[in-house]
Amino acid sequence: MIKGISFLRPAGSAAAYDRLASFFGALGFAPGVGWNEENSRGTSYRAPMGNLEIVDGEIPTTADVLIEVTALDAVQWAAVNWLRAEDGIQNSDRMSPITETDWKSRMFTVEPVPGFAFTFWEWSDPVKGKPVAVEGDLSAAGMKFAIVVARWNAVITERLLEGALDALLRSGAKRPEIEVIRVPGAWEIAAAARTVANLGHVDAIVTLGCLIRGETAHYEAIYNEVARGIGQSQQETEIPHGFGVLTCETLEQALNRAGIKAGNKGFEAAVAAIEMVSLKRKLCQSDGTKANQVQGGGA
Ligand code: DLZ
Repeated sequence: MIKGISFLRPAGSAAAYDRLASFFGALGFAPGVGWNEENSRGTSYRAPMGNLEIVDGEIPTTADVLIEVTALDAVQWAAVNWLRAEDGIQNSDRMSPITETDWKSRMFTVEPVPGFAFTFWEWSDPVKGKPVAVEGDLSAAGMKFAIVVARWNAVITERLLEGALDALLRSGAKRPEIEVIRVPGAWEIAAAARTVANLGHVDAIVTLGCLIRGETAHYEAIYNEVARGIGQSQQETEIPHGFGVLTCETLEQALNRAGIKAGNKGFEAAVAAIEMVSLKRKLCQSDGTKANQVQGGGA
């Protein structure tokens, strides 16, 4: 239920507001959504993680905002440079040296504007301080899919379809939630995928086809259009499209990539689609804008 926490700080003056914006920009904070109204303006600075800590006992710093970083020396260097450029200050009494803490980390405190002190710190053990990545999960439970598969080179594409279905079902998708759409050849995949994406009733689309250079007239032209069309459909509709269109020199190579020797690209495209649906949901949730426009339920 709880999604985030915000500390509001009146800057006190327009000059202090601008200085703080300059300081946080120099230290690499990503700006969040701010506002500019008649009575007030605000700029937010985002971090990938945050928490509110209540302390009983000694507080390790006079600053009440602690900012965890992964390269403390570089941050201090940026702060030194900022102070020097802004105020010509060399060894300012507005910045403490880096010191060890008693919780296996190092920190320093800087006061870019009088009354606004910030403590930056990092874990001494670099692995512990490693940034957490946002990644999609591989559970397809509750997701809806369409698989667009070309009939041309069916001996290959049917194997890709088997692989894609296998990946979706094994990851928790239900068969009634998977729609299989057949099109004549690779050329038609993008158009069908786009139609399905525009209908908006699936979370992801898996595209499957096979182009064999030796047997395909205008191979390059067709391939470029297919790839461009599928990519464009994905980007413009924001519905993940797994790409499982093989481009091979020979039939043997195609067979190998359709489950014989070199994995099954249909399976891989479906797994990528699942991961991207999950990632999209996480990113939308953490961003807090469009809570989740993916059809078919929340994360
Ligand atoms: C025409 C054609 C050719 C020559 N080769 C292939 C191919 O290797 N793989 C494939 O999926 N489709 C091929 N096609 C069919 C076109 O994709 C398309 O379906 C037809 O030109 C009809 O528009």
